[in-house]
Amino acid sequence: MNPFIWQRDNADAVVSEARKLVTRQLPLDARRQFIRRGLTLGGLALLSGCRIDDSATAEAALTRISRFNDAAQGWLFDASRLAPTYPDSMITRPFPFNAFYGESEIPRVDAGSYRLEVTGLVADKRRWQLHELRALPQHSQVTRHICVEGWSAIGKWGGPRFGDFLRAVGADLSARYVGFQCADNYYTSIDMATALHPQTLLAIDWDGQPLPPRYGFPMKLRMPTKLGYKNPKHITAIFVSNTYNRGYWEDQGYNWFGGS
Ligand SMILES: Nc1nc2c(c(=O)[nH]1)N[C@H]1C(S)=C(S)[C@@H](COP(=O)(O)O)O[C@H]1N2
Ligand SMILES: [Mo]
Repeated sequence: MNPFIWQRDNADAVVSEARKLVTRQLPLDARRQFIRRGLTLGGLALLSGCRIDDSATAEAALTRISRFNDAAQGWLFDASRLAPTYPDSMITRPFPFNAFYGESEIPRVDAGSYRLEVTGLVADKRRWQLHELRALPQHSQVTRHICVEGWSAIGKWGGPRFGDFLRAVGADLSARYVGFQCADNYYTSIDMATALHPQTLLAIDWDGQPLPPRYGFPMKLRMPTKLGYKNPKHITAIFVSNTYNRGYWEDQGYNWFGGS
């Protein structure tokens, strides 16, 4: 790894590079195609410190850069920095739907029988019902959702702070990761600093109403500091751990940190 990018006065360069890589993240297949066509980035060798003379070393360099991004973004991420908020008048209507499947396959979760599983490094592993999430202090915010597929939209989400929830279950707040399983088999994981960010909500409301199925009923994690794919919808299980766990899109080559 080229050590110059770790110097603090190069932080801007690191950020813009990380941003470029995040927005240009390509699924693994597309990256392979890119490499096969011989379009290796001049800067790739420089950034990764690898000599790139065939597709295997290029692939290794990309993996290395993706790991570097996780480290650099984690290092640059300031847990007290807030994402921009917007007035209600700027809410995008209609708000887009997106998932790895079409609208006809949106999972239908039954509110009455819904139980949220909480496992791993937590003192209290009892399952949560929806109304118990409503009993925690509620917060509402209007923020921008950014999808790597090239669109963004402003929405209003409400619910308890994820940090309050983690404290309520006696989570080990020094653990490194929090992972999520969803009713549609989607999964992802985040760093603890982002889990405790004041704008990270367990969203149960959308635009002042219970979260509609298309946007993740009964509950989604809303993080305005992260890209769309890091925000899991239809969450059924949460686990706190020190074991690195990736995610549905991350396993296909998207950057794990996924800051926005
Ligand atoms: N459970 C689940 N969560 C998910 C996804 C999904 O397919 N399943 N897609 C992700 C992606 S890529 C995006 S952009 C957002 C879309 O959220 P929206 O439907 O509220 O616009 O959900 C994210 N969370
Ligand atoms: Mo997305």
